[in-house]
Amino acid sequence: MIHLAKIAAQFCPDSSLKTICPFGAGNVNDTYLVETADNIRFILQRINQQVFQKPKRIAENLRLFTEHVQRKILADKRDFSRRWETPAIIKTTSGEDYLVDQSGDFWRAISFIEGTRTFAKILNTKHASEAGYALAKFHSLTHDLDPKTLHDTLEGFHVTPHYLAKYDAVLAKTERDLADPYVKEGMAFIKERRCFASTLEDAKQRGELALCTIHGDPKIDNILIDEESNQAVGIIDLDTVKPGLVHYDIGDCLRSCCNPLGEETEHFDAVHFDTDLCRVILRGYLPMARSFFQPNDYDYLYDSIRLIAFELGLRFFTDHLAGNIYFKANHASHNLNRAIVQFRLTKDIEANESAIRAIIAELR
Ligand code: GN1
Ligand code: MG
Repeated sequence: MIHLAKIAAQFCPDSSLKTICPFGAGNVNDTYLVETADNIRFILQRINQQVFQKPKRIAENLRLFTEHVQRKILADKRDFSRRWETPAIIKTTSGEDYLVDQSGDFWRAISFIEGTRTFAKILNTKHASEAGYALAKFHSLTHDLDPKTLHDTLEGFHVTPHYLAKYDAVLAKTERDLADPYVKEGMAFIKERRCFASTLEDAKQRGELALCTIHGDPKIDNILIDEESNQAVGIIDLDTVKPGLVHYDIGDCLRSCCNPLGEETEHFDAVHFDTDLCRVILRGYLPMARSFFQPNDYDYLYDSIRLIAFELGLRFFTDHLAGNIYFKANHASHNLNRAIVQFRLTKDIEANESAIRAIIAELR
């Protein structure tokens, strides 16, 4: 705690610290909410360098992204009708965007956006519509941020064939729980879908889908909701803002928002994909996306929903077999449970393929 206070103090020189508390439920980085004696609150984060091996890249992307987006928000001040904010970077006392401490830990601070909340599940259709709007707003702010100017903060992120190769490599070396019925279920599930794993990457290679600037992790937990208006006012967790396909984002947002039981449920048999929420979210997303969407983009929407749910299951499953080295886990089967949830969700997405395709056709 003393150590944390020392780190936090380097981001708020003139005020004394009141509290530092763990914040949020991130699976990778360590996040704290800091409050100063002047009642200023900010977010302090230690970047997990097992995952993000070049954390300086995150800081550099964040600077570029923030300046681009803030410039656009200011230029758009004619649009007073809605609040939209992006966290500001808080510099260290020596004017840097980040701090590397004596043990080599990488820290950065950003402003806390007051009067907002986040949720782990969709509350109602208004919330779903706001999630769709938020993702479209984010993409409309970033579609003219040239992805070539950004670093790749996490190589292979959302490149499903890469996760498949990693799974194969881990499986070849492990004997962990191979007789467990859920492990057997997971292995059979992956086996049946191997060919599907390269769908988005193949489309990218063929030039059917274009690289752009994406969020990378627009799950429901990262969408900020204004406490008074209940409108979405931002998307946080910007470490994976980097070049990618908007489909990774759309798939991730939908696999997260349309899973009413959430990622952490253990009621595997009840996991399902809510197509009504899917319609509401896409209705919130697509009108604004029309300005930057190409015809091919619509054609891969269904695949992206199915693929990102499958991919996350594959990632959790591989991490379980590897001994929980990537995602934080509270107990030995935590990542296995999370994997089964995503696989059951994928299965329900597949069962609802015609309904989902009909929604996309109706809205395009
Ligand atoms: C991780 O750390 P967190 O919770 O923001 C992961 C995402 C997953 C998500 C699932 C860098 O995000 O890709 O979708 O868990 N982030 C990284 O909850 O791997
Ligand atoms: Mg994240």
